[in-house]
Amino acid sequence: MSADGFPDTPLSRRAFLRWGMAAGLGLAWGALFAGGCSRLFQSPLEAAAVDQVERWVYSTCGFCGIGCAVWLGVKGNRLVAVKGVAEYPVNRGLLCVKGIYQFKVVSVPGRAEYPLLRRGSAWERVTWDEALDKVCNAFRRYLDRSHADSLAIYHSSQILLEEDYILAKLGRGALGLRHFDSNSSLCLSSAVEGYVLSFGSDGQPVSFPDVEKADCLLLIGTNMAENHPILFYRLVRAVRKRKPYVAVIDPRRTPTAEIATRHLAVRPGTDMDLLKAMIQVIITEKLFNPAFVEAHTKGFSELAERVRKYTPESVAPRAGVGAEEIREVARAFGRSTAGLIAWGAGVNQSTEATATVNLINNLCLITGNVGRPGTGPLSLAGQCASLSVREAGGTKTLPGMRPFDDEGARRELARLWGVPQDRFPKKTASFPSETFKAIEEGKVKALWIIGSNPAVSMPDTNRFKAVLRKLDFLVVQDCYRDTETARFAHVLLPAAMWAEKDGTFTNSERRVNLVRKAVDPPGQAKPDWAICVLVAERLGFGSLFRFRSSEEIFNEWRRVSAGTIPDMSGMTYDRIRRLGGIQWPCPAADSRGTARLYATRRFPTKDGRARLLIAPAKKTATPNDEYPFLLLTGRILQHWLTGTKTRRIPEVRAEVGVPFVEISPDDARRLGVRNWDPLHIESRHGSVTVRARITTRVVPGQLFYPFHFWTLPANLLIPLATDPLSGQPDVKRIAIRVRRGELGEP
Ligand SMILES: Nc1nc2c(c(=O)[nH]1)N[C@H]1C(S)=C(S)[C@@H](COP(=O)(O)OP(=O)(O)OC[C@H]3O[C@@H](n4cnc5c(=O)[nH]c(N)nc54)[C@H](O)[C@@H]3O)O[C@H]1N2
Ligand SMILES: Nc1nc2c(c(=O)[nH]1)N[C@H]1C(S)=C(S)[C@@H](COP(=O)(O)OP(=O)(O)OC[C@H]3O[C@@H](n4cnc5c(=O)[nH]c(N)nc54)[C@H](O)[C@@H]3O)O[C@H]1N2
Ligand code: SF4
Ligand SMILES: [Mo]
Repeated sequence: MSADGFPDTPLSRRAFLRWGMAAGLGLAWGALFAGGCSRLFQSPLEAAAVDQVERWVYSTCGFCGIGCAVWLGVKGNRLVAVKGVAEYPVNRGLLCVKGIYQFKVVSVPGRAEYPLLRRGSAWERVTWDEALDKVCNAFRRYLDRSHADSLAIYHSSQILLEEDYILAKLGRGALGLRHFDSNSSLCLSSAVEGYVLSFGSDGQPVSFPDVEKADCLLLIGTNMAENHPILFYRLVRAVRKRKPYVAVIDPRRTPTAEIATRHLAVRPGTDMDLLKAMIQVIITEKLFNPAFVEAHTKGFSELAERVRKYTPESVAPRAGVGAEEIREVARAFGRSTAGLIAWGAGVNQSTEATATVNLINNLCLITGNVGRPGTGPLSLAGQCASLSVREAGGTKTLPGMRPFDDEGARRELARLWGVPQDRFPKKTASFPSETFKAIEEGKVKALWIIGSNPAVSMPDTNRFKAVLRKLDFLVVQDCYRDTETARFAHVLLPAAMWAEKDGTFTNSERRVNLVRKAVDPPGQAKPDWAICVLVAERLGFGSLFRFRSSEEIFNEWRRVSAGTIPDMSGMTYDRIRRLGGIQWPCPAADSRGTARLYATRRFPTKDGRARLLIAPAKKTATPNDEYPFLLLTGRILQHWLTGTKTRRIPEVRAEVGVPFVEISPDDARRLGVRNWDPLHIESRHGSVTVRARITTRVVPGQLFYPFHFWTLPANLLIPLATDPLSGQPDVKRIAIRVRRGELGEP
């Protein structure tokens, strides 16, 4: 414990400023191109003991959805360095700081090494047999009792494609679970639903080179500079070379906004108004593409009618940006020859997220910006396996992105798996919007969490902890034993992590690449796929799970994916390695993959046309007399999600070790708060006291709280409110009041 009452290494102000300057200034033009003076893209040699490396193992970065290829430097059974793969098309040898430092998250204290059973408040080390007996006896009890609706699985976009796939086979095909979901439900299920409704299927249509080829880019609710740094680096280079028009739509002046031609500091929660106004301008000024609209879309006249009243003048006061600025951005997009829209969590995490994604898709569709180089709607996938989990049935679709309620697809999947078709549940449930409440109501009694830390990442932290306590039986399967969620578990199963197992990840541009085992897992930890096989065998489904390696699972998956949108039937591990990753669809052994979807302009809807959808905007969090400020949550460069990995990297803890909130100089002055003073923040749902970081990155009236801080989660302040179409919660914005506080104050 530090003097602050925070159980973390206190952050020195100097260190903090250094990071801040690196992230901010270092991202400005000069520094980026001066070559390596930015901490964002520092030399791999700086952090690693490269001279000790005995062998290098090819793999993919285990953090974000950009999917950079890495060489893992190994000495004995330890990872000692990571460096970029020079010839890999995504990163060409570059890595961001997360990528470089990740060798430090593997051999660290806190790893889960042995199966543990809860005995009162203590853990008891047991054998795998004892642990699995306990788990499977419990599961069997719940399965017998109520047709699988009282058992739930919640898994992850941070395990391998192969693991996501066999979990779906177990969850849906063997156990017939309705309550089967992954953390993509907090991350990008709105993007999935938006794609499904507009285009007829999930599947991100764009390739990274399109970001470099576009002559107009809109970046909405994404801080690409800090969260997808290598793609940002590629964008910055293209900006310098080709000078495209870039609009950044974000309430904060992020490092991403530093490169914008126009930064629209939109009022949080008003993106729908803004997008409607842009569509209105494009339609009234006849900047749309009538031939494309006529031939490939449905719903144009209704769209035109419904956006009519959204003039830039009428929207501007609500959205907090000038009418002329809206018009300028709309015209730039309408007149461009290649327009691309990339978006992130600022869009996906809202109660009207799916409807917002549909408007983004509309903008691309009415201007004919789909299926050509440099165009399209690009949902930036968050985690290393965010796409994998979507391919493999970890969202509201069945494996192969098969529609959940399509009888033909169910029949085909049942045949491929050799299970009766009526085994599949009739309905699916989103974890945050349905399973959460089903546990609260006592309907779901047992939960198996694999590769997620929802005690910090789920909204309404205290309510969710009560949910975990209410469970009769909780199994947590994680690579660390000390996560906040593990504290509630009855059984802890130790998982091997990235660099300790073989398999694949699919990145944001549908590129599948190998993830390789470089070192042995600690103690008795096993890969998630191997644990899944053991559970399946004990539950009597061994014949469906005769897998001895990830590659065998991948080979079954290739058959299951054949003919679907994410068709990988033409891939093998060997081809993936030789070709430097392969983008699906890859339907034949001689296919080199597909750069972008919808090149034929035929969409996977019944009539082959994309839908132009428009919904009314809903009320989102707005400040009021009692709670006059708005708090935004999101990420910073140094930390990863709930910090389970990055809290173990000494360099990160030295730089960002205590929770802080960003506040504008004006608000700080008014509240009598100096830099680094304690600030008490209170919403209707909870309160925290954290340090104030005064910065012009946020505008007066708004504060920004990174959600990584596991000791004081931002989610303590945020109630559970979900998008009705995707089930994804709004964890981004909440009305708060603020005053100078005392450290340690609740
Ligand atoms: N360093 C680091 N990188 C990461 C992660 C990490 O934890 N750390 N996480 C990974 C994951 S899982 C994900 S999903 C991605 C997310 O990557 P991003 O989408 O970049 O993530 P955020 O910082 O959460 O939010 C993006 C921006 O949305 C803005 N925003 C908030 N409200 C609104 C709004 O109403 N409208 C608009 N237009 N913008 C708004 C915020 O100011 C913020 O700058 O990052 C991935 N990369
Ligand atoms: N307020 C607020 N809340 C948010 C967000 C926000 O912007 N604001 N963002 C949301 C988003 S986009 C996301 S993606 C979620 C993420 O939230 P979580 O799903 O909780 O993500 P992590 O914190 O990375 O937790 C992943 C867990 O998996 C473990 N793990 C890592 N590798 C493996 C493995 O190979 N096997 C197993 N079994 N375990 C492994 C890690 O130790 C860790 O405990 O948070 C969401 N919550
Ligand atoms: S950009 Fe993403 S994938 Fe690439 S090194 Fe950084 S965290 Fe890893
Ligand atoms: Mo995410």
